[in-house]
Amino acid sequence: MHDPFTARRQRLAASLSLGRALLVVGAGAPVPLPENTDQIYPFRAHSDFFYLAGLECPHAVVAYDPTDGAWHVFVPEVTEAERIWEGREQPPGESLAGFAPWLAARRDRPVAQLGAAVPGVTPDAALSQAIRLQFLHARRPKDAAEIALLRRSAAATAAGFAKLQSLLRPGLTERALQVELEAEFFRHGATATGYHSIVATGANSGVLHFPPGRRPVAAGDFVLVDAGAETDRYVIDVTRTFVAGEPSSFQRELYQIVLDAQVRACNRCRPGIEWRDNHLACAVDLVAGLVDMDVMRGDPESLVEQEAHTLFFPHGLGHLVGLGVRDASGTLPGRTKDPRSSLRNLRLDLPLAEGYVVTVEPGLYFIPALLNDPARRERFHDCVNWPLAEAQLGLGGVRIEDNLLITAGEPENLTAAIPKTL
Ligand SMILES: [Mn+2]
Repeated sequence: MHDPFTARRQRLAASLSLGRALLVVGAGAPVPLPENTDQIYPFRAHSDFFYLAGLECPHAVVAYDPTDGAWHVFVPEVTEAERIWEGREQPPGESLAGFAPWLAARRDRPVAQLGAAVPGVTPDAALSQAIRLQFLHARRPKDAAEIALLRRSAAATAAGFAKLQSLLRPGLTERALQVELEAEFFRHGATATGYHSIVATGANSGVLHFPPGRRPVAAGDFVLVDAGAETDRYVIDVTRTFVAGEPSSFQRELYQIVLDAQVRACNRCRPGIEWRDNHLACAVDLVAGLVDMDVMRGDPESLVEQEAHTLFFPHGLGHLVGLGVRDASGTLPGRTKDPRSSLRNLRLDLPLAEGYVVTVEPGLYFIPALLNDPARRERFHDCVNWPLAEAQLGLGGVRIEDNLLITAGEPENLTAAIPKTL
């Protein structure tokens, strides 16, 4: 069997400037519930560890010494209690008892530590931070095994959205929709949901991370669904917005603006494009649409320069996705976060490259906490048709999100099978 982890470790070793330093990567420990019962939060090995070892194994450690070029995966001996209560088998790897002697034989060497803290290890903090940024950057391009898992998650996600859309009608609750969506993910091979599913109806669709509740869908509601399946830790992150029943012309126009802006932003996803440029260009498209609808007033580029778009598009264009829903997002090594407040919520600040998988998820919302804020109303007094915007405060919003694999040519939309119809 071809082992993707060996190739991955070799690639990593070549891209980290460890010098003589050791690399130690901890899986982490289970976290008990606060009541001190025998219950724990679901255990997930730290993604740094999982990327290198592919094991959900508490207390395990990956260790690497660049001077001998050998990688080790140290795992604890499975206990009798774990065999009886959890049915756990001994995971592959060397005994964890071998880790302390390995480290002791190299006691004069600095240690770069990734993942979770490892007992007995005193890492060099500055070195660890530098290596962490190199590590995140090196694992941004997805290898074939990772892309295969993402395709499986995408297929399960598509099945879930198809099921939800076939059932959607006034009277069903957000919870009922969530249950059908997630059950269909699992029926189609998902091993988990990628994150807490968002199913938001009516005004709730204007809450960016809304947890589904008992509210029934009403005719004419926006229904915003942001959810994805996970397969062996690899996550897809999709948003679609529907209308239960007949959309109003205002809803149709708003939806079309977001859709057109999203398609244009997807088409710009080529190697070398700066993500923040794509974000700002998309903001101009969204604002131009709002100006056409007479919701905003002024020149779109100048409105974005003034940050007026953040009233209706208060989040970033997207983030990397894969091993976890935010995957290895962040900034290019050596780059500091852009101080502009309009870019504060941008989770990604780097040029795209082949093999990256990125979400593209513009949205437009009528959010009371933003539109009723006196400071913003004063600052953006002339930028907005306030009576029209206020009249939409119960409408919520629209977000459309796909996951794109960056290639040398056109990006591949991994979530293209999920229709983008209102
Ligand atoms: Mn997302």
